[in-house]
Amino acid sequence: MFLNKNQAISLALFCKVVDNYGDVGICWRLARQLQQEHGIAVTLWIDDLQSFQRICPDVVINAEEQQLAGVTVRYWRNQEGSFSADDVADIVIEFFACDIPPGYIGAMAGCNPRPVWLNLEGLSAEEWVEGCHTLPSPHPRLPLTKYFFFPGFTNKTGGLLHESSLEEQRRQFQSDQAAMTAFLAQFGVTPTEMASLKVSLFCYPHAPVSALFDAWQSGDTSITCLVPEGVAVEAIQAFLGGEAKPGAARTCGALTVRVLPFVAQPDYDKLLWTCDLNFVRGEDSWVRAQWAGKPFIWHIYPQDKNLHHKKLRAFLQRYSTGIESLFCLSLRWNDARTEDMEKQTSWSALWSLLQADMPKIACRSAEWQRQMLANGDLASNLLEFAGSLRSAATKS
Ligand code: TRH
Repeated sequence: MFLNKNQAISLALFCKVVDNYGDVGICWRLARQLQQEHGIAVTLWIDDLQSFQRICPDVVINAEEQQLAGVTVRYWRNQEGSFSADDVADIVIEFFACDIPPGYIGAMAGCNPRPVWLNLEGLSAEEWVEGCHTLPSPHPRLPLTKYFFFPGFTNKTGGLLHESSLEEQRRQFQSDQAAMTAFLAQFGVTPTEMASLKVSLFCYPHAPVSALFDAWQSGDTSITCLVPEGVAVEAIQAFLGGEAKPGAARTCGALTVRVLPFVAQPDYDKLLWTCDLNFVRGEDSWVRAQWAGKPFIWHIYPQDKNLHHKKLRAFLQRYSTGIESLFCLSLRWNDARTEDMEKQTSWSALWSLLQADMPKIACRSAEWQRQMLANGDLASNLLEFAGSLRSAATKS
């Protein structure tokens, strides 16, 4: 694999926050895993420490450099800066095709051997991903080649982020009722709410939250919906009749809505593990919901011309095999109705069907996890690929 074994392999991960928390969420997760499980000396270059701090409260805003969980975090202020070959890591990853500083690229070209350069792409269940995974993209001027690395759901992709101890942690937590109760109690969740059907809600502002709440209110199952602060604010405030701040709660009919603080990333996993159903969004929370072993509904990040509906269907075709209620409610949640779908189906009807199928969905979830784990995890797959490129480069 890599030569120079007497010193840790170094890796630089460049992350630009486009919006929200997914970009930093994914990069932070990957950085920690590479360091903790593979002993890589990771530097995470990040341009938005404020967003980072929301998912990792230990982050110091504006610090040029800080050490967090064994990872060196560098504040990536701009595209300028001069770099020498000594500054360049063995493996350089740009996340989501963010342009890394030209000075850094110039320094990469001066290294011998040259670093492995990867562009880590976004997750999609579409078939074309397999054809693009690991494709080379030669630099137009410099003697450098960048390779595409795609996460994905098959063994012809890079797989999904998954820490080696994740299953054990989840199993332990989910088998400890007292720990789960204490976890939610710190946010004011009452014993009655604890005994109800617990749903976590993380979605984009355009999700049809109020329509779903109407169905839940008038249903005959007691539901507690736990919403982190800042999510679907308009709909939550309309339901609460007041500010959606942590601790705010209101019960109306069968539904209680409770606002939680926006929690640190590891606690978000615990929230997913504790709830009976999770509404997730974007990329990282979507993947974590797949590992939580509980039914989930995905709100996909919207794209122009409804391109995201194609991506949504591609995933549902793989995931919701034979579970019509999951397919239909997911499409409706994302406003991706089809002609063959009964447009008049009410939210109450969609919800009843989904609720009846929850045990079936939980079985599917366990089967899906087994399938996904057979593809290996993204961090290990990425290092294996980087190692093969490095060996090839040092031989030639
Ligand atoms: O926040 P997201 O919508 O992020 C992204 C970005 O918009 C990005 O630009 C886009 O490319 C991508 O979606 C598809 O959703 P995501 O990906 O689920 O990231 C949320 C992160 O926030 C995830 O790491 C979990 C974390 N989180 C917490 O740490 N605490 C919380 O309370 C919540 C609700 C989430």
